[in-house]
Amino acid sequence: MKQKILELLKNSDDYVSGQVLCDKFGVSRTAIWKAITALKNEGYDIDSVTSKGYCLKLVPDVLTSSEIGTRLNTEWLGRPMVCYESIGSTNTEIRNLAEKGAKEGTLAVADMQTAGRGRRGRDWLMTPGNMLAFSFLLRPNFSPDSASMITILAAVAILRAVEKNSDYPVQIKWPNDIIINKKKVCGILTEMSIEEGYILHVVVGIGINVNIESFPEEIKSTAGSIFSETGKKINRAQLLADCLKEFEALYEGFCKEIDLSSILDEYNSKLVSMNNQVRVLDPKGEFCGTCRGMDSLGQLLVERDDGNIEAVYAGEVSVRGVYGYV
Ligand code: BT5
Repeated sequence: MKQKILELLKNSDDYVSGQVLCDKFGVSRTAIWKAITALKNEGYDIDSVTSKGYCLKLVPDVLTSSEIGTRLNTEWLGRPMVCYESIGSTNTEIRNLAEKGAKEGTLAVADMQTAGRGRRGRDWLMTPGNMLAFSFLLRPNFSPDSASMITILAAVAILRAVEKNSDYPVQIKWPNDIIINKKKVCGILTEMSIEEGYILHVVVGIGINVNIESFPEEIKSTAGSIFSETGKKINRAQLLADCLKEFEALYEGFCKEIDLSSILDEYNSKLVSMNNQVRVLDPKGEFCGTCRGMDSLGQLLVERDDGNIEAVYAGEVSVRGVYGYV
């Protein structure tokens, strides 16, 4: 009900009387007052005038289920959702929920993570109030070999959503970083649980540096935020809703083809290292070459000096620019 009242106030230019709200939702004035008080406590500036009713003056940048819910227009992704002020890791939370039978699309969102994870045991750093951390659950029917392509779909979804909200050009560093002005503004962590060759579930975790202004020493040279790079403050709930909407459509298309052909041109046009020299940090042996884009299976094509093209699989490999991070 809180979300419905919020939606109604958002769509009204003027005051809405308490009686109208009571009639509309079939509840008492006390119930309306309680919902309004709860919204005020979440940071909404709601003016209440005895003779006129309630008017929403300011929408705060919060990650509550009411705020996200009024913006979400997906069919199944983000339904249901759980929102946390602070949690260890949203990926771990979704994995736990998955093991208890949660349904596909279940979303966990956090304003702050105290044990955020990157790939291969690395940390993902956060501060409260200005970043976005979320994870969602997928239960795909395709083979585990294809699961790494989900990260590629997520990167394209985020790219589109960030460009829409910031009106600023965004790039991708294969496979899982979103880049603005050569700075990493987002990372994706896709984790899978397999049994006897079948996928039990996949958890897609996304961390976006939205409005944060400065970074700790250890990541200062490579990390950036949408705000630090574009000068624009972005509403986090809207950005999240847009990411989910984009991902849902991309994923539904992907499940029919199990192939990335339909997004290949878009991805490669946004690839930060396209036609640049890159260093492939392969545990089996490092090598340098020229990046020739991604193929429809999500592998990065790197041309060696002798002209041979290596298809690099995301798994254990990192790719760096020869002169720095990108
Ligand atoms: C990633 O790993 O980029 C994946 C990050 C995924 C984070 C999300 S948040 C929601 C969900 N819950 C989780 O616990 N995780 C996911 P990787 O490519 O391994 O990059 C990690 C490296 O990025 C670190 O070693 C740092 O160098 C750097 N880093 C850490 N925090 C950063 C930040 N906020 N912005 C930019 N770079 C950061």
